[in-house]
Amino acid sequence: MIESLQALQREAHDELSNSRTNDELEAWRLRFLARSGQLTRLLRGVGVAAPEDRPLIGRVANEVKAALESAYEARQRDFEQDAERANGDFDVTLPGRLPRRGAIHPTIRVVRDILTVFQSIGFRVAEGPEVEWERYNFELLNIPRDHPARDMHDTYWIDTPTNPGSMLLRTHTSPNQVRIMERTAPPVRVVVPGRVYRYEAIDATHETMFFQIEGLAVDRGITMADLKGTLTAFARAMFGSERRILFYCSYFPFVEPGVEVAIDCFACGGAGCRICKQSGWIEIMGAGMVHPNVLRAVGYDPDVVSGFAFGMGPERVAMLKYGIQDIRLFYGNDLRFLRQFA
Ligand code: FA5
Repeated sequence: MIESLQALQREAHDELSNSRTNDELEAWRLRFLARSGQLTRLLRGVGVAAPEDRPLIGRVANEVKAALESAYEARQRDFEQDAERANGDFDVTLPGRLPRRGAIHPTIRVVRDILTVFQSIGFRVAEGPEVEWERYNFELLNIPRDHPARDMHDTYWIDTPTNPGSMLLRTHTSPNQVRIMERTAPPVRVVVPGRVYRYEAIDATHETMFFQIEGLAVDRGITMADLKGTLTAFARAMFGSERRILFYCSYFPFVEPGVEVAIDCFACGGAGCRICKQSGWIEIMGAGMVHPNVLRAVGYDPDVVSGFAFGMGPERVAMLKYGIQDIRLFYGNDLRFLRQFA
């Protein structure tokens, strides 16, 4: 039965492409698709097939019918267009259809804006790998294997045949601090954008794939005042001087002391709402003074040089800048959202 249906489909397609006139097309329709046509006649045989075969035969029959109907409609459209052309109805002066222009993704737009601010104050831009060694993502950042801080980074591990469990999708851009210091003598002033991955629950402000921009400045005599001054200047350039900025103590194993930086919530202006979880503030980055252990691990002398580092989430910055209420919109591929940034 299935073979007969497939043979009928082949025959019908061949005949359809041979039809040259409207009469031939109509004859084809009567022969294959009409109620008294061959397909209907063949389907009457389904009743005598074994009951267990009937669902499959029914599915194939429906597929054949749908394929023949759409082939018929396409052929009909061809004929109509040919007729229009022959009648001179075809207006060659009509403008063509313009291809739709793409737009820069809001994350990339904000990443570029952020990099521009830091470039204007002397930072250069570098990049690093998204598939990273455990050593760079954790160990050289003062997070050994049994350190509880690893729980804060729910990790996508990558098993390789020779190194099971020692590669991962980087959970932050901080491994680039080490990579850059390893190959550069101080002074260093660099910003590193890129994607990072975390196996965590998604909500209005958390994604599993998002961007970070890492910043690092190391030189003789760098202090916490340089960190605060630089990040305040950045926040003012990005959000305007009326925005309030909050620095509060936090902990990251690779800095000491560590802080988090938040900006007053774009949605409620600081009063407290769903987006800022009633706190009035939206955290946009972690920062701190580079830990002496990290400096030592790359061969710098912490008695001679010091530095600050920060890591921020550009999606969160974009949410603040454009009033976007849900981070899931960024990578949901809904064109109605993305076109607003054209
Ligand atoms: C870090 O990832 C540290 N590496 C940052 C750092 C760098 C601290 C240098 C000190 C020195 P944290 O997990 O807090 O820290 O993430 C940093 C920023 O990334 C957050 O402030 C937030 O803006 C963004 N972020 C974190 N998790 C998510 C997520 N799931 N979705 C979207 N953005 C996120």
